[in-house]
Amino acid sequence: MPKILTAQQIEQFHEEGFISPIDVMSEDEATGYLHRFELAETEYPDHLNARNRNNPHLGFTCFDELAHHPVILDAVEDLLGSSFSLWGSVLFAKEPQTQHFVSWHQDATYMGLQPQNFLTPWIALTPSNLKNGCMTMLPGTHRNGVLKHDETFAEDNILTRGQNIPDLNLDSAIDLILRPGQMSIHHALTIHSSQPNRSSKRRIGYALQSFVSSGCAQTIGENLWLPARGTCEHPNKTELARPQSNMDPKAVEQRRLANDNWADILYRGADKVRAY
Ligand SMILES: O=C(O)CCC(=O)C(=O)O
Repeated sequence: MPKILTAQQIEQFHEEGFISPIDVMSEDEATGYLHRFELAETEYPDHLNARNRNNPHLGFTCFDELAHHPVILDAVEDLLGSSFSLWGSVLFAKEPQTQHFVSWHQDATYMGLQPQNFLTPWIALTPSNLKNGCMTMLPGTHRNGVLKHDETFAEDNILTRGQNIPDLNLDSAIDLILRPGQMSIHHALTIHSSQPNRSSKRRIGYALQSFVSSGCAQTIGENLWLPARGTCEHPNKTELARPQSNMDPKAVEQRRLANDNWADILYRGADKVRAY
């Protein structure tokens, strides 16, 4: 018996490679998280910005709480089963009237995880729509394995390598319009992208990237696992603890280590390394 998702949503995930929208919390609650993030951002600007956007759940309580939100974890459990861990997270903040975009890509490409059946909840802390650069998915593309990505390192492309899958047929593309407090969930192999923010306000989304089932192995580099539910067994498992307060020194050290490991994994064999 699923905990949160309907049979139709679970079928949609398997057929199309994503589900959207899913209600997680009220708009007011989401705005509360946004305000806590913006306060933390003001207090610790070097630790929450476009160059330092990875794994904020290891240093800041608002992101840690989102990473453990029961509705999000229930939805993940409906798709992955009762034992899973969190591999990492990314804060995707698109500032107003900027050119930053995300090209067509599959998350699994550089993560070095096997099997590639993991998934990412993306939680909207502001509205996410056509004007401010919501995500767009290509349904059914999680079925064909990892496709070839061109590594462009384009200036405004906010992906690590500016990786892009060329020559796609976009006729069936679906835009994921979310209100604050809703989320989408996408499969590790679903091809997706997002356009620049042409609105006058920030577009803030938080990606729990990704939840992986017990048994999933890190085949490139090392990663640290944050247990989420059940009993998770991963080869060479090193577990992370939760921050007790913003910038809790132990958590900050864990975040530094996790981010270094990520850079090692995500840029393995790359021509260039960027700051994020
Ligand atoms: O936030 C965005 O615009 C893109 C996010 C993304 O590509 C992802 O969560 O996998």
